[in-house]
Amino acid sequence: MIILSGGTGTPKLLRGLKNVIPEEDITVIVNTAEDQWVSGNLVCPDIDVVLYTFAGLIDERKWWGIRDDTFYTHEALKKLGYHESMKLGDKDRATHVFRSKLIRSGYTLTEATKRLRSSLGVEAKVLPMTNDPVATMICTPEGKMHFQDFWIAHKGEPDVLDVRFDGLDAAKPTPEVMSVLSSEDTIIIGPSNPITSIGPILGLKGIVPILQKKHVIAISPIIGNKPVSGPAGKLMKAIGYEVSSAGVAQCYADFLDVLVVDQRDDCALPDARVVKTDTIMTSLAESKSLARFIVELTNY
Ligand code: GDP
Ligand code: FO1
Repeated sequence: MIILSGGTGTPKLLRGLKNVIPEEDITVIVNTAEDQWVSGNLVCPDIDVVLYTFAGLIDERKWWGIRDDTFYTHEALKKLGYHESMKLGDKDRATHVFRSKLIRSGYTLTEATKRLRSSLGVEAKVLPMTNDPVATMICTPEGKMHFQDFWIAHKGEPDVLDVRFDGLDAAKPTPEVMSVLSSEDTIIIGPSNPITSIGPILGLKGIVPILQKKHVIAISPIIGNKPVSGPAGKLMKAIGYEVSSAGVAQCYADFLDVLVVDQRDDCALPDARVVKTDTIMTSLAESKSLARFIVELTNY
């Protein structure tokens, strides 16, 4: 089963899915446009949440970082007068150090991720969308800033005028991504931010034409007129989409076949089939139940 993912909503579904089908049957294509070099190391928030979720390490209170991690290095740096833009846990930092060492010695991000998978005992295939650098930039009245600076330092508060993906036009999807996408008839788009998590994957050359030939099932991250969490609503509005499941369907209009919408949501869509179920995953049981529903839809 192939799933496109960001770093919060879809990993909650993956937490359930790995209990419903064999983990080695799962392939996740992950957004890399929120990656950032911090203190000399490459942090890949979405890849790491996916890896930590499969490895059973994810901090499920925040949906980033490792459970029970410590922050001694981050705090020591602060005492020295250096304020890191992302609060990196000590164990989490080890992931970034290892990944960056591999990348500096010539590994691609795909190869480095494969090494991390194997070190963490992750059996699912975790594929970065590209090996090329792409950066989500948020245009605000205070200037253009990296997504992480908008979200962490500015707490997601500035008005959003536009969203840009620096490097996306020149970036190529990896051969692994292209090959895996060609190998299956059904593709799942998890309940992720359609603008900043799925948008960059769709923006890579060649991805949309492949999806147009597939049966695409997406799960809406919006219930009523609000996202379950995060800045998806603000970003959708800024780009001109309605903040609703209908707006999500519009983001995917070029290829969407089925939209899975929460049962509390009364949306109806003219151009895609809507199926309803409970999509809120606050517990493992809810993640498993939504995963079972998706597996049945795909005739896995
Ligand atoms: P990001 O990389 O952290 O932005 O993570 P994602 O893009 O993967 O996930 C963010 C989106 O997940 C937000 O738009 C949320 O509304 C959505 N989300 C989070 N938890 C849930 C949930 O339990 N159910 C649904 N349907 N959506 C969720
Ligand atoms: N989010 C925060 O709100 N504050 C942080 O200090 C922070 C640090 C951080 C470190 C590693 C990592 O992988 C993710 C981290 N996040 C942090 C989450 C991240 O900013 C975003 O939630 C994702 O990029 C959105 O997917």
